[in-house]
Amino acid sequence: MMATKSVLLLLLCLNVVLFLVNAAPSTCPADNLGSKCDESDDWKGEFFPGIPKIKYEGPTTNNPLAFKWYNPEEKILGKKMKDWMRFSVAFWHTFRGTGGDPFGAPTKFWPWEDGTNSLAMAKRRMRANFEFIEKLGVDLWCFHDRDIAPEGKTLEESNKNLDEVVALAKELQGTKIHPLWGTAQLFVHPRFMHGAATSSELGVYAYSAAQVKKAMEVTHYLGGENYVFWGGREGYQTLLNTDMGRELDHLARFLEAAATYKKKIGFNGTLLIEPKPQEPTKHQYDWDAATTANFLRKYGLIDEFKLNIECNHATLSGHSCHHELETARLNGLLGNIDANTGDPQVGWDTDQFLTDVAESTMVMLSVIRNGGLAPGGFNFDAKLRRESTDVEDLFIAHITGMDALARGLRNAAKLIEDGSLAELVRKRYQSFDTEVGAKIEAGKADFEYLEKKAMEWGEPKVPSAKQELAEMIFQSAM
Ligand code: XLS
Ligand code: NI
Ligand code: NI
Repeated sequence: MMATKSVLLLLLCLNVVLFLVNAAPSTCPADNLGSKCDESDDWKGEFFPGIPKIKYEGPTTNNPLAFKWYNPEEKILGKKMKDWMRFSVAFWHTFRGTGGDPFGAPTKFWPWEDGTNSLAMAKRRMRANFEFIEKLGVDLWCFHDRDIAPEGKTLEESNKNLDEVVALAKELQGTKIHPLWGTAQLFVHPRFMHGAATSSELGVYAYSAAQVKKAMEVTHYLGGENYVFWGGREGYQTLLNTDMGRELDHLARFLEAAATYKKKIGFNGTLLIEPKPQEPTKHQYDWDAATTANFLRKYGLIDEFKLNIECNHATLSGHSCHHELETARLNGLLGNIDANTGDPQVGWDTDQFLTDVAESTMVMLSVIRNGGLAPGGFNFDAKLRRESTDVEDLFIAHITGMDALARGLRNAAKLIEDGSLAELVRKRYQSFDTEVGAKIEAGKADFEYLEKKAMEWGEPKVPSAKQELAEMIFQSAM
């Protein structure tokens, strides 16, 4: 039961349909649209008829298919909103999400789906992806290799399938669109039951290397700006039957080889690791930003990798998203954000669109302090809830997510321009803006010197930290 539940949880969290897809009833063709859907990928007409190109209409509009806060060309703190945000659509949630959960069957049967995992279906879905991206007005997308193309009987066949779909994607991308990042899906297939680079099986390690090699090649070919590694099954169930030290060594060698291969093929993208504490196994090396940074430092990989911080993963590790972003930023490792949020009452990676404006303001304060995210951006690693089943819900979800972050950017800029929060923080530490403080910060104050000062000053006076005032200032910027 537990095992079944965790597998279902994994499928739920990633919305991976590869092995479930046959259960879905065929809903094609949606003939009332005059569209054609058969064995070929030939889909005539629009995938999203009736959905216009989404435009900015401002906060007073009632139109759910318009932006209220995201105005791509508008400058905030000297930079265009679209350059601060760099929004990206996640193929797996948007085009492979089924709405299934641990207790319920899939709920979403998009009109273009024919219930198969065929190559023709993969191509048709890719066409839908680009119509979606264009109508939403973004120019970045993210993918796993196995989401966009079906796994074949052999690695060669899988690579061939991938090449075919990638060739079509390249054509559909045109000159404006490209991947924010690509990655390899090394967790659904049973071969990964002990992990990928951390598997106890040499054959799986080699297979994973071959799959990552290919995924890096296609990401590079499509003009991708980053490449992501996510723990997935790279973890251990218990330490009774596991050699943790050996697994971590293997993983480090694997990542080293990836960094070498990246240079070999002339891929200038950033390599990112996405910390996550749970699901489907326990993987301590990437529990959170600090743990991952320590892993990278210990193995001499700190200069080759950055972090992709996902807000829902932050929640699962017991941190706020802002804490994870600040930890990454202070270590010089903030590379990308998987923009989503968790449900406070549900204990797994629900991957919801982030709609809490206070949270998005905190997120944007970090992004501004980081000077933006480029070549990273905001990937909507987020999905519709089970009960949202209309095609237009896909648009509404993304629009709300984009508006929430745009609003966060506007609020953060207001706070920075107003300056009173920064002033409050400055005052809080002002005792260090003195000769003695400067000595400490320069590493020139030894214990004897500090003891002399402590005796000279007597009992220190400790003023209020003005926490309530800080919250009042923050709230008034919302
Ligand atoms: C899963 C992860 C996954 C990565 C890409 O929890 O968030 O979606 O972003 O493999
Ligand atoms: Ni993610
Ligand atoms: Ni996730």
